[in-house]
Amino acid sequence: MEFDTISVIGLGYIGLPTAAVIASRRKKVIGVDINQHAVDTINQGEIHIVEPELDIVVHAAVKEGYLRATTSAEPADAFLIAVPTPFKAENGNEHTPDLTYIESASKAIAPVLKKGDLVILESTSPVGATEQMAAWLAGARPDLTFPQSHGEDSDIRVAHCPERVLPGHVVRELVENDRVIGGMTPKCSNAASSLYKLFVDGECITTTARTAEMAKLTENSFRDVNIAFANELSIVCDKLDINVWELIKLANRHPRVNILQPGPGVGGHCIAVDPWFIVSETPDEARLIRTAREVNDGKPEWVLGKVQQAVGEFLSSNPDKTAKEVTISCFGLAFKPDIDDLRESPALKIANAIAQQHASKVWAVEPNIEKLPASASSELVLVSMEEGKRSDIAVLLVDHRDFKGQEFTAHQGQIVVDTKGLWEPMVLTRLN
Ligand code: SAJ
Repeated sequence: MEFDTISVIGLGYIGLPTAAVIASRRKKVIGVDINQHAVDTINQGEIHIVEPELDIVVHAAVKEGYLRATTSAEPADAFLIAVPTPFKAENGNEHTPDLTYIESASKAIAPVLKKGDLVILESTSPVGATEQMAAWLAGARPDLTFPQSHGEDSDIRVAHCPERVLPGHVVRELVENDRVIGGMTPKCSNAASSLYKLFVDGECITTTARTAEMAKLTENSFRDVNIAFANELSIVCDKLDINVWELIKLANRHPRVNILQPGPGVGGHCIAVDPWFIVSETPDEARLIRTAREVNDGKPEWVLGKVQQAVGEFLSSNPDKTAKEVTISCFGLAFKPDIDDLRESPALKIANAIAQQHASKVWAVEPNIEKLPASASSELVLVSMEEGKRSDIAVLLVDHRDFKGQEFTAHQGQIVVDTKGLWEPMVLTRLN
């Protein structure tokens, strides 16, 4: 199948890199987004999101004339939908998937669809979303035929191909990763596969749309369950006075064991979200997946308890001090190491809660940002590494590479609460 023009709907963390990488293969790409600021920025050859190397690829694609952004859909041979799928509260379930953006995108492209076009859903979606998208398209274009009613003979081909890239490595992973391609029929799969082969060096493996949807949810749920196991181990080990990081290293020496790392909780826009798409549809069956979510979501509260314990211990070794005089610093606010993304971050959540509870300002050390975001508590103050290390309680929340090997010249009763095992073997350690 030939694709002269490809349209990418949604120019965010997935859509923009995808559009730019396809354009870098000298294909004409039309990016569509409702955000005028994003469209204007891209058309100037710049980017509105943070992702290494993306600026170079977008700049080249725009300057060479292969990538153009707009706010309204235009005709193309293939449409790739990469819009958000957040939650909404419905029937007492606060984690019901919200497909509004997919619905709007479908309705936006429907008027420009023509016989022979391919529509691919890339957004991480609950099982059945691709069929739902095809139903919205068919509802808007009764003059065209779709796979749900006409199978292999349909005018329009529809498939799901979930994105799998790791933030921070998107440009490389978009090209290198294998892709799971689920067409509504085998012809739909093959059409989508030929599109991805334009820019993917990894293997393109075809399956059904429902299996592809579930594959993506399964990948992120697998990681969430594995991290929950590590987080539960860290709480158990704390009680038993065992260094959990050493324990996991030892257990992972077994050829069939591979436990991930505990931390202050699970953040980001994927691992903490996608498992709920399974739980929401099969609440009675997905018991382990739900529990993993609860274990990971409960971890920040446990860390807060450790910080309170540290304040209590510091005060008992410094009876002349009041709670207000105790200085606390939080090391790391991002949702994972070596990035500047603070959204959905357990570290920021914990730092905000400490700042809310503590009687004086709380210091934050975050080498990846220049100023605190609006979502940070007004009781938090951004300080330098050296200043942060002088606090009475140092709470390590993210294992940024800048924090590795930092030495403390401990003062009376100084305590480290280390949620990542970077500085101290035990979560709570008195330095002198
Ligand atoms: N985390 C731990 N312990 C670990 C690994 C991660 O606590 O051992 C925490 C991180 O600190 C972070 C959260 O988990 O708070 C998520 O980080 P991550 O690096 O595991 O994943 P994301 O959200 O950046 O990207 C994931 C990836 N999925 C998998 O690795 C299965 C990525 O490939 C997906 O494309 C992405 O979700 C997505 O968009 O769905």
